[in-house]
Amino acid sequence: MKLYYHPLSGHSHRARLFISLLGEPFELIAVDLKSGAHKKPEFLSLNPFGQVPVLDDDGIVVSDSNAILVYLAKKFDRKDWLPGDPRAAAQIQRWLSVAAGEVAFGPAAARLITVFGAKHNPEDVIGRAHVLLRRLETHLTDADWLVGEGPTIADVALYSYVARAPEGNVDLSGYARVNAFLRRIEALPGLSASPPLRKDVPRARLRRARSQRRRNWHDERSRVGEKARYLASRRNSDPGQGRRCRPDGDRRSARGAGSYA
Ligand SMILES: N[C@@H](CCC(=O)N[C@@H](CS)C(=O)NCC(=O)O)C(=O)O
Repeated sequence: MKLYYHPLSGHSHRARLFISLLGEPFELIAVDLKSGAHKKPEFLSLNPFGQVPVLDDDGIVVSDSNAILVYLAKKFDRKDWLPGDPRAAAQIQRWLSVAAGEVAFGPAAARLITVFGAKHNPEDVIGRAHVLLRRLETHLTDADWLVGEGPTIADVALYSYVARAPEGNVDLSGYARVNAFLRRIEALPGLSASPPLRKDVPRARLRRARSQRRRNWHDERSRVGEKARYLASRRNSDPGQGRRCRPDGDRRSARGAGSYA
């Protein structure tokens, strides 16, 4: 089996992680995204979407990280990772959709800013990441795994971008259950074969993204401060008006800005 990948790609990591958990041998073929190798005819014949990862299993070509998870679980008949009963299969599919939706537009997009220099709005994508993390934290209240009593491809699909969320300035420290979930996956036999991605992230880019975020935070603070000063001056001249102008909305926006810091 050959896996076309990029070392910084979380989607590629998702596929690599699962192959290594299965303990199957595979060959890694790096695709040079920087030089545009993924948009050249040779690669487009494997994946017309021009994206990594792509799996080539002796001529059976599978692109899309989640499709690769399904293919591998079926090929090696690993019902522990992808159970056949309709209810569990549907629950797993639901999380694969979350991986392709909320994860891609939240923590993955936040990381794209710092790692690949993408032009997303940091507040938007970091905010979306926290919405997802809060849902995960709630889901894990009475569960060790996303579906059922043991690890499945749903857990694998969520792992890479959630574990690497701090690279996109998404703070994981407030999510005890999510952290415990990540440690459970990391304790699975086979995982050590997938090296962490963090060491590959250029430090200068991380620093630049962090100071941009700090600037955004200070801008927001001074906007909130100006509004407070304005409201205070209105209160001094007209106390009744001032009370009406101290709505919950103001407190919410101040808290919102703080929660991204
Ligand atoms: N839905 C795809 C998304 C894959 C994806 O976005 N890959 C990125 C690297 S993480 C890529 O190849 N980007 C290049 C591009 O879209 O031009 C999957 O799950 O594999």
